Amino acid sequence: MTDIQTVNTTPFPDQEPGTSGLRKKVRVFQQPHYLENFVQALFDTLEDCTGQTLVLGGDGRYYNDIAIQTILKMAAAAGFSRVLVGQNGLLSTPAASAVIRRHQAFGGIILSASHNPGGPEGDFGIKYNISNGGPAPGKVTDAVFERSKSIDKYHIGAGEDVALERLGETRHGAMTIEIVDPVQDYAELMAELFDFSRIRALLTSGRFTMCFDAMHAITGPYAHTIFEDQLQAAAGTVINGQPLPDFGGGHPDPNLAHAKELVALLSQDSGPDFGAAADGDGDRNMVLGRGVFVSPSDSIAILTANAHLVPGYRAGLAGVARSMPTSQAVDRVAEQLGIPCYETPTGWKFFGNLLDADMATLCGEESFGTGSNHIREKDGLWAVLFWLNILAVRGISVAEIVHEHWANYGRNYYSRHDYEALDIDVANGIIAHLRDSLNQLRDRSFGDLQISHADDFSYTDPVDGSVSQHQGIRIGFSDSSRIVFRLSGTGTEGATLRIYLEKYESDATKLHLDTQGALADLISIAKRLCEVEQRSGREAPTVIT
Ligand code: G16
Repeated sequence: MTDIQTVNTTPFPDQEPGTSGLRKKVRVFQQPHYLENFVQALFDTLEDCTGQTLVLGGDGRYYNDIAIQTILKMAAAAGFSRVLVGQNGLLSTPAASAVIRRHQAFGGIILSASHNPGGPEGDFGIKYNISNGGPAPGKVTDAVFERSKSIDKYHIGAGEDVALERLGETRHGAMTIEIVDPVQDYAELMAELFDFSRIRALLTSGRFTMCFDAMHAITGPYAHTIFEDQLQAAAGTVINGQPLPDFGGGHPDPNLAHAKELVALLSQDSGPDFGAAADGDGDRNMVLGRGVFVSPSDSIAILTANAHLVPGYRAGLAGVARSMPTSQAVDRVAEQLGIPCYETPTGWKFFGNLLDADMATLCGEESFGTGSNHIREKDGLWAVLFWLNILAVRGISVAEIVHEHWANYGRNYYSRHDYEALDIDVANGIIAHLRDSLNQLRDRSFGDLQISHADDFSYTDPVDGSVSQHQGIRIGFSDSSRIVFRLSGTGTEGATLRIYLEKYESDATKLHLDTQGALADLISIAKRLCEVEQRSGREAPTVIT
């Protein structure tokens, strides 16, 4: 890679990063110069890359290996002096964040389309994380998009592809490439935060079984090492543990709709006591007990309420944060603990400043994301270990912990209804219609439900004062129920309308209702307000979580 070539190119108009990086169909990335343009736009946007250290890895999906080689050659041309690459090009998103922080790197490039399906017909993605280990903030991604619109050349090192199998350093011109164990730094960090000996005692006690579904995605090697080797869970605890470029044809999204094998296991009377799954790049998690699903919004609330039982958080929490559409269950816990609770727009990047400023310690999102200040990404295995630590200390079942929580704080019934792959104009029309109706909605009633506020969420970052507008239509009711509408920023086909529904219940006789039943009134109000059926012809959502 000593010779640098300069290649002429023309801009692609569609390189605008979404909620979490640039995500497109694999075939879009396979167009000549597509990846190179974006990477060059990124390098042009960053301050001088000369002499800096970059972290590089991905979730192993189709095109990961090819993209890594291209990026290594472009990193050499951009003047990076060192690139830390996960062995075989693999790094989970949380592990990449941990590696960036531990090695004080300039930043990192993570190749993933997260929970989106992979394979030649599936999705690919690229995102950039800054030196704190977290997703690049809007001002960086906006600047990359701007640069991508005028790019006319990129620079790339010539030479052979780099072997990514063997750990250790090799030199390529002025740049050193170090192939690192993708699991080691991350596993060490987990052992610092959690009581491994207590969890090991639970897992080897003979009275507790668990199943972790890696969904043929990146967490397989991490889960084998941490759960089966270090914590001595029974062999076979990790299922679908081998990362595959197409995730075995599955949809690596850990929710009730896509983690079917795990959900079926946990619904049997003879099933494991505890079940969990993670997504394509390992930052999302789903937690189940035998016969019980823990909604992500409840999960962050329960972790917050029990954090004092976990070594890494025993000293107390500075505060908590949740994305706006996430239920307000954690708000109630924060209030009792007397700590602040911040409400941010959807997107993990919005937690970064709060974590850096030590204003929040734990963060959570309804989209199966939970994490803390240990890194700057949400972290699937961390959440699973947090739960295991609590279960090991409490000695009661997941269902008992959840039910006790509802009894103490009340229950926030919660569900998200997604209408996927809508025509983009139809979806934009729905949001525009809601925005136009906001004024008439305030003070309107539907039976017993009276609207108390209606707005288009705007967030002012309390640390840097930056303002993010149009982050979702919020409709709040006087009993603290809520309906939120927004369009997904991570899809790659048409547009996805997300409708988030939440109803608070403190009556002890009504804490164990069916979720969709408990939310039935709100569901019909939401459909009526947004006119989804008339405008899209869809009678029902594609996915309900
Ligand atoms: C990303 C973001 C999350 C966000 C989720 C869903 O997760 O990091 O903060 O909640 O997308 O976003 P949207 O509703 O816009 O599709 P991931 O796991 O896909 O990187």
